[in-house]
Amino acid sequence: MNVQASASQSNANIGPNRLSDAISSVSAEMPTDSFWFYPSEVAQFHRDGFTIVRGLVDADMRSAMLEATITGLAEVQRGKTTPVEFEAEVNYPGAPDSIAEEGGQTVRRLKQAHGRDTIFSDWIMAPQLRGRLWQLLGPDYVMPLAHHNCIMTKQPKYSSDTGWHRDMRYWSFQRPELISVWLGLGEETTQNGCLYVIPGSHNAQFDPDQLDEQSFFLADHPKSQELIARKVAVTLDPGDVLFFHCRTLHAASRNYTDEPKFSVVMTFRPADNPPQPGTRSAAMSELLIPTCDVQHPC
Ligand SMILES: O=C(O)CCC(=O)C(=O)O
Repeated sequence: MNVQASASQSNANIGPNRLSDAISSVSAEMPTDSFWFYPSEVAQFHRDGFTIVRGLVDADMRSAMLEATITGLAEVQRGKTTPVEFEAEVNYPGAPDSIAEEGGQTVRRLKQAHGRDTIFSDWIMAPQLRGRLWQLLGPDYVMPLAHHNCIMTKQPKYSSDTGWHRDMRYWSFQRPELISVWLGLGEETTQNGCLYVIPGSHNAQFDPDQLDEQSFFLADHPKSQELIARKVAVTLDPGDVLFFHCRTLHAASRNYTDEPKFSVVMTFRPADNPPQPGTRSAAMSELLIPTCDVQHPC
């Protein structure tokens, strides 16, 4: 596929932005190495709203992240106050009804991953991540600490089904232009609750009656069914990374296996797409990510 053509198609739908500026400077003949997406991966991101890079994170980094995860979960069990989201708080199908009942303390996310261990800074600063984010967001980008910045933990018991949604539904920025980076610490399968995504849904327009009051996509609406029929499972091996647009529809089931599933999820935005003042998106500080030491391929 011609990268330039794909970029301009995408521009027509998401409007003028840094994502499209960045892609239009990536030539189809660009030599690639391990810091960069191949042009076909950039084109896929713009066409489908996601792309997957296999084996981006090595075993040492993964096992350090896993250790920080186990430590975080043990702290919750010991009753330490730590930023966390329980399954019981989200009220999704499968989740316990309250924190007080059996399974009510099942953790869904260890929040504020970045502040938990320096290994998460190592990941955020890894050149193989920064080079790729530069290609999608341009050289000046930022990591909001308010959204994602978490370790998603999907436990064998008491985990829940997440309905079809766009992450933009609960984020407030000047433009719907952010990218989430989802790293599988272990295998992610249809059995343990891997993500499903709908290719091209980042460019789709919905009727208001396709969404419920929480902006979840109503799966039984006839127009929604056409889209949902195109879903693909994002199965990951340890170290694989999914990059997806904040308007890409995604969903996941609960974990039907006997082993927990752990994923590290961070979100990034172009520096010129700030949060709306006074919203939850503006409530925390953000990390300015240096890219001057990553030499852009163009
Ligand atoms: O793993 C899941 O259940 C989905 C999580 C998700 O989509 C989200 O947090 O936005």
